[in-house]
Amino acid sequence: MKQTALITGATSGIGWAAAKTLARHEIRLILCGRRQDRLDQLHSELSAFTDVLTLNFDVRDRDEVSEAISSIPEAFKQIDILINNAGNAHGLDPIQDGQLDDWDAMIDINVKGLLYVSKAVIPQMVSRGSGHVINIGSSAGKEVYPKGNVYCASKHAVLALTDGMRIDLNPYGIKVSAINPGMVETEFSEVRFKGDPDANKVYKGYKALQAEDIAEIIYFTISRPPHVNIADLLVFPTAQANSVTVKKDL
Ligand code: NDP
Ligand code: 8X3
Repeated sequence: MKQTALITGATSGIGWAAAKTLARHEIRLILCGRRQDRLDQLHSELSAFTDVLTLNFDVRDRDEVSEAISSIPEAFKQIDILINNAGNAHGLDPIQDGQLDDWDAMIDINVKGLLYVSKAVIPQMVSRGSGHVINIGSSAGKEVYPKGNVYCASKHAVLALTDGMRIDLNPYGIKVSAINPGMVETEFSEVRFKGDPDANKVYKGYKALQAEDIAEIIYFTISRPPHVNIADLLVFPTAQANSVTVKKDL
């Protein structure tokens, strides 16, 4: 039977690439984000491959999240795979100079948003006794780098929540996975540096991971046999050894 996946943050980067990859494998898709023009574009591009439903909501708003998930029509209602991907870094400042709005954004989106969406989706997996939750963490969830403070804390929280979910959902046969990338060339830096024209310099001088690389890993993770769960996966570009060690040919 055709599976259904819900992807948050499908309007850009890793989420967009994952939507394309899963569509090619004919997985039914519920694609989420806030930018309606991009949701419309995804709907028209991917409907040729699979059934697509788009949902426009802000993961920070718990009412919007629960209303959006409740509005899902019958044909899409059984969510087999939840990909908690929406998230960003906001700012890169030493802790003493950090902006409160940036801190709120990272905790509200990366941590509380992930929880709100999970709360709206996981109970149906529990009742069925099946499902797969994939949380997109980060190498920043495994180490802390200078000025990364709150973003790293938010991604450490994602890893702790992933482990907690795996334990609590174990009796129900639900798989829970964390996929933790290093540097991926997406709109991530434009968001972190608030549209600074130099934002994408972080991807210059070496070959960063591409969103499609992570999309393939997501598909690999969801396509393992029932007895195999990729619990926690860390992936770097070859040029990157850890958050601060990157071999650049400049
Ligand atoms: P992008 O900026 O390209 O994509 C971020 C996505 O998150 C967008 O689709 C955006 O959609 C969505 N999003 C952001 N805020 C909200 C919100 N409040 N409500 C709903 N959706 C929201 O970045 P990436 O694709 O790189 O990031 C995806 C995930 O991967 C994030 O969790 C990030 O932390 C993680 N990651 C990224 C790495 C990188 O180097 N790029 C490395 C490791 C992890 P919209 O604006 O339309 O709402
Ligand atoms: C994104 C990767 O190194 O900017 O999670 O934190 S990094």
